[in-house]
Amino acid sequence: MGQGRSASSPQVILMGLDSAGKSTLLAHMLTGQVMETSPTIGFNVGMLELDKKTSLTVWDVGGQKSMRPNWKYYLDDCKALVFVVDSSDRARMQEAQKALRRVLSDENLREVPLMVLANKKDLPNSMTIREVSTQLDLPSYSDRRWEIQACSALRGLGLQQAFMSVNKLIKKS
Ligand code: G3D
Repeated sequence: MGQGRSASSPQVILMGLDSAGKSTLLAHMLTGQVMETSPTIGFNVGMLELDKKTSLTVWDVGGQKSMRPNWKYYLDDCKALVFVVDSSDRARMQEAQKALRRVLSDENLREVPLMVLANKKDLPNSMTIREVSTQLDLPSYSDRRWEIQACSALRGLGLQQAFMSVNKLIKKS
């Protein structure tokens, strides 16, 4: 991770319930660059190069309650929030909706654009982005810039496009 580059690389935070697919996604995107941070921090962080001139620093801050107090340290500098949801898991949509609402209520994230990744689109029972959007109550976030895209972290489908869109959202805000 080059120092000069990381300084100018916008910070993106990856969140979502456990099993949503965050580590799979990071492993796909950040080939060979995922670093385990110290156990006290417990986050994975990596650099994502979109093209020669554009990179994003992506933090997987997990979803565990025990980690929440630590989010504060990273949210300060966060330019976009990427919320990963398992679109095949109807039973946990409500829980995901609550988790998203809670994190967006953080003062540090007030102006931050949101990208929802409806992951696991490769599974036959996965919900459409329209359904996921309704389940997560996204239309209620009318004063926030948000987008939703489907992807498969496992197959590597839709990831590049999604993060290009994240970069555009950051530029617009
Ligand atoms: P997390 O980091 O958000 O907790 P993981 O989630 O990345 O550990 O993924 C949880 C499980 O979902 C893993 O399966 C992983 O392989 C699977 N998974 C992640 N993304 C996809 C996807 O796009 N499609 C499908 N079909 N599965 C996915 P295991 O079996 O290892 O628990």
